[in-house]
Amino acid sequence: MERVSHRICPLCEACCGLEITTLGDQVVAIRGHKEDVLSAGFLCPKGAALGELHADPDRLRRPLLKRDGAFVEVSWQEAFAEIERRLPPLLAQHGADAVAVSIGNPAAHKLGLLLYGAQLSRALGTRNVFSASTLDQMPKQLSSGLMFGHWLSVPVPDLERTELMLVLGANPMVSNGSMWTVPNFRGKLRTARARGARLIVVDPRRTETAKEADQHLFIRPGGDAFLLLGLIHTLLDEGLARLGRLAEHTAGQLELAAAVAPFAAERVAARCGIPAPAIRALARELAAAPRACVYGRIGTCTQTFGTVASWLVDVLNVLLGQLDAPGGAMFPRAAAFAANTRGPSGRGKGITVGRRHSRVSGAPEVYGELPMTCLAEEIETPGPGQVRALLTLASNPVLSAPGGPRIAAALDSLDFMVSVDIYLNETTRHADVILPGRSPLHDEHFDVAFPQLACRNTVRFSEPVLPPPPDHPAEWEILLTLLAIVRGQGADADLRRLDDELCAEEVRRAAGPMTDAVLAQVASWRGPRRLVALALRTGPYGDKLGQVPGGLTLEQVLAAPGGIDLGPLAPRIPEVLRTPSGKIELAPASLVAELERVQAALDEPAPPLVVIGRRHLRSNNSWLHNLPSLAKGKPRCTALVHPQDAAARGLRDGGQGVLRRADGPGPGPGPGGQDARAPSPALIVDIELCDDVMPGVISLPHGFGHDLPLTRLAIAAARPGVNLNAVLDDQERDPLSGTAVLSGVAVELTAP
Ligand SMILES: Nc1nc2c(c(=O)[nH]1)N[C@H]1C(S)=C(S)[C@@H](COP(=O)(O)OP(=O)(O)OC[C@H]3O[C@@H](n4cnc5c(=O)[nH]c(N)nc54)[C@H](O)[C@@H]3O)O[C@H]1N2
Ligand SMILES: Nc1nc2c(c(=O)[nH]1)N[C@H]1C(S)=C(S)[C@@H](COP(=O)(O)OP(=O)(O)OC[C@H]3O[C@@H](n4cnc5c(=O)[nH]c(N)nc54)[C@H](O)[C@@H]3O)O[C@H]1N2
Ligand code: SF4
Ligand SMILES: [Mo]
Repeated sequence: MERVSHRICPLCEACCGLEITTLGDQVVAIRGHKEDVLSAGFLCPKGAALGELHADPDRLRRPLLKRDGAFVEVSWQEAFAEIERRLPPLLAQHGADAVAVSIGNPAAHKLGLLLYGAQLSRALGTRNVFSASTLDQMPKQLSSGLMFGHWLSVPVPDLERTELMLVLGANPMVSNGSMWTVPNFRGKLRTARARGARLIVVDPRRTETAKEADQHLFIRPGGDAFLLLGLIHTLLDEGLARLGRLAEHTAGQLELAAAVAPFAAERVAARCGIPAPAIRALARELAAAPRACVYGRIGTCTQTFGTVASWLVDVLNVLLGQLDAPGGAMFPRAAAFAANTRGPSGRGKGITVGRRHSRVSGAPEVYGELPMTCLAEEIETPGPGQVRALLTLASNPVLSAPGGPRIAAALDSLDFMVSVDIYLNETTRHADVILPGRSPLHDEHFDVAFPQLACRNTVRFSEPVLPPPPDHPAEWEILLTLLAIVRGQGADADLRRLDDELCAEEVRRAAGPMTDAVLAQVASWRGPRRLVALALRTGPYGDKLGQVPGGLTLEQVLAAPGGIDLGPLAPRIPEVLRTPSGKIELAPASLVAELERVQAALDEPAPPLVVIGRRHLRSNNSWLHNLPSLAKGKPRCTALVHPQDAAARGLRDGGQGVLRRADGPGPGPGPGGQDARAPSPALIVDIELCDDVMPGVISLPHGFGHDLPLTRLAIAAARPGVNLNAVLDDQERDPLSGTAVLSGVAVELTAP
């Protein structure tokens, strides 16, 4: 008998509701769920391929143990026994910092990994926590923390009501939105444009989104901070700023005005590659629009001025009077885990970063993490605190972080490595033990992260689509077992009791003497579901554990398979603010100070050729390349080269080229006395001529390079592509957020 179930798609931030038809353990069809309150029937080819992920013969079902250099399948007991044999002695001998944790993007999409990964990191007590955040959005979370007082308070565009949207460094037509959960961006954009809204895109490539726009401006990669400063300068210079109701909630206007004084449009034009009259015209157009929003995404983050650019995007929103206004950039209000709704509203502790620094490079900790680009050196460099063991949670740094081959070599030198991952891939092949998570169709799901960033306030819970295989633990149980091992309770600790204890600890922090009474109210649940139940009831829409009759509970959400709509985004200032001043901080000192470095870079000439990244609708970072319907078609891992640049180098369409990083003077010798950077290999890349990229810019996707021995990815390996991150510089990062520079890196491309 066919069954129809509903599940939130775990593959990207759009979080679409899927309607999944199954027959036995087989997926028969996947469609968009029309009654889903957030996505209303939308899905993309990746969501439709979830059945292929479920059926993929290469997806791991049993733990793997490395014996004499080869992987063998073992029982869960054997796998955990090996970890118990090897991990605790390392911790005992070398201390907590000897074990590093690397957390990848899918962890944000898996309930168990997100909620229990945090518990496990805490139990380990290591300062060596690395994640994809420092290859991605950390600059935005840092600037938001500094301006609004909380790392989760990131404003998102209110596309449904805006009249003008300025997009920098994002391609939502392909990515389906990021730090902005907006399923069916294309449909929403077309609806908006049909009612007269305009879209302007700033990108070094004429992207799929730029092609939908009313205007596209090429920008020199890494030039966003300069453009944004020019826009802000123009607003102030021409008297166009109007804070409106935000004025009384904003601090630092004078400091800001002084700080941006050196950055007139005429002064920044050459550095960002956009003529001054166009910058001034854009500022005037933004100021004239009754409802406008500015949105910057990964292209504005993964550059040396990533935090500055992220900050300036919201400065612009504030000066335009569009922050927190319908049609502007607004703060979602999530139903659960919305830490920015907790505590007294309107004022708070703000954020503190740099409470400690990385051992080798001295990079500051941000929100408890160190830069991913510090992982290799922390493993390589001897001395107290050296990383000797690694735990990866859905993380593939060999392909996703700059200096991939160097990371691979470092992983080989570890004493012990455990990966919680569903594939034997470029990173997990270095592990001693691989513990596979289950198919997403076997797991229940609740979005912890993305409702904090969604275009509309909704709440949904997905039951497992299929009954899980009886002997395959859920990811939260895997992590709980690891936690028991780390705590010295052993691999056969009573997980139920341990989970009860951890939950009670969590509740005690908030509820104190009421803990037992609170726990009694959710006594029928356990695991992540209990944490969700608690978070919903104590959240901003919740029944406050009975104190607000009719308030939200998990039971209500479970009874609504398409989810519950909690309404459009609504203004939240001043309530959302958690800065010590209780104001929006327009000019945080650390960001203003950083403008000195921006000023010093004003006259930096453009290198002859730089590389930027690219995403494709049928790809997802370094994975999903093993699913037939996503892997087929034209090869994706091609270098887009402007015909002018190709001609100058004797390159032809369909031919190949040799790509290397063009090393300028290095950051100085590393601890070993040599250049601290990972050396750049020469990559043979396939050339595609294309005048959608700016002259002087080539575009190559990341996440490829599936030709390494010992991996088990048959389809991906058939068309491996090359690893862009092998040539990127692993010492280049935004010094404030620790985020890697992935865009605008100088390269050489020559004929083979
Ligand atoms: N040059 C360049 N580099 C980039 C980027 C770029 O634009 N340019 N983008 C960066 C960005 S934004 C990101 S987010 C990172 C991503 O970097 P990573 O998070 O390191 O990479 P992913 O490709 O998302 O890798 C996901 C890993 O999770 C595993 N996995 C998938 N599903 C599951 C699951 O359900 N459970 C478990 N346990 N494991 C699972 C996969 O097998 C894979 O090993 O890459 C970054 N790297
Ligand atoms: N299909 C698909 N969807 C995805 C992913 C995927 O791999 N495939 N990955 C997911 C993840 S982890 C993330 S983080 C999001 C990312 O979501 P987006 O930020 O929308 O992702 P990109 O498509 O990489 O868009 C970045 C854009 O920045 C441009 N750019 C590069 N350098 C600069 C610069 O210096 N300045 C400016 N202004 N622009 C620049 C690039 O040309 C590119 O068009 O996508 C998510 N969704
Ligand atoms: S856009 Fe595609 S991959 Fe992203 S959540 Fe929706 S169906 Fe899944
Ligand atoms: Mo990402």
